Amino acid sequence: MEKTFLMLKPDAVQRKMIGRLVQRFEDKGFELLGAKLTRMTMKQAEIHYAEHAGKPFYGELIDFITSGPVFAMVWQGEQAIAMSRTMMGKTNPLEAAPGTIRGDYATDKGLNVIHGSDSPESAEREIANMFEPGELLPSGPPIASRSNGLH
Ligand code: IDP
Repeated sequence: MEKTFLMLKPDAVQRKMIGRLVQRFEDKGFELLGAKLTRMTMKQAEIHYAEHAGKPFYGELIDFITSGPVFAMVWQGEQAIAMSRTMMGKTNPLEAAPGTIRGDYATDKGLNVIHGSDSPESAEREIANMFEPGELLPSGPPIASRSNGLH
């Protein structure tokens, strides 16, 4: 069972896409461990995108991701990292296959709707950057099969 950090970017929130995007991951069979609508601080944005510091698009990226609320989520599931990236499609929406989120809903490389962790290490770092431990359900066996419900 793997955990991943998914984040609907300000374009997705502004376009009122939260419901239909969350639906895709629920339909796939992943389980939501926590979620919140929040605005990334400059510091959180810099930590989140540290690997891109110095690249030509970095300033634009930080400006965009802090420009409005994001919907931050933690999901668990079998191969949740790779599967969610497949569901998201390629970074450049013009290259993303139809049926993927970016393929279906975006055309601009910057305004590409969603972020998803690319490794377990990134997921841990990105989750810790945006959530307090107490805001998340514990990961583990499928929540529906736990004897005492959600906890
Ligand atoms: P990913 O989001 O698919 O993992 P990354 O290469 O990690 O892609 O890039 C992070 C984000 O930076 C992308 O989602 C995209 O919004 C933005 N980005 C990447 N390359 C460019 C670019 O060439 N121009 C503008 N924005 C870019």
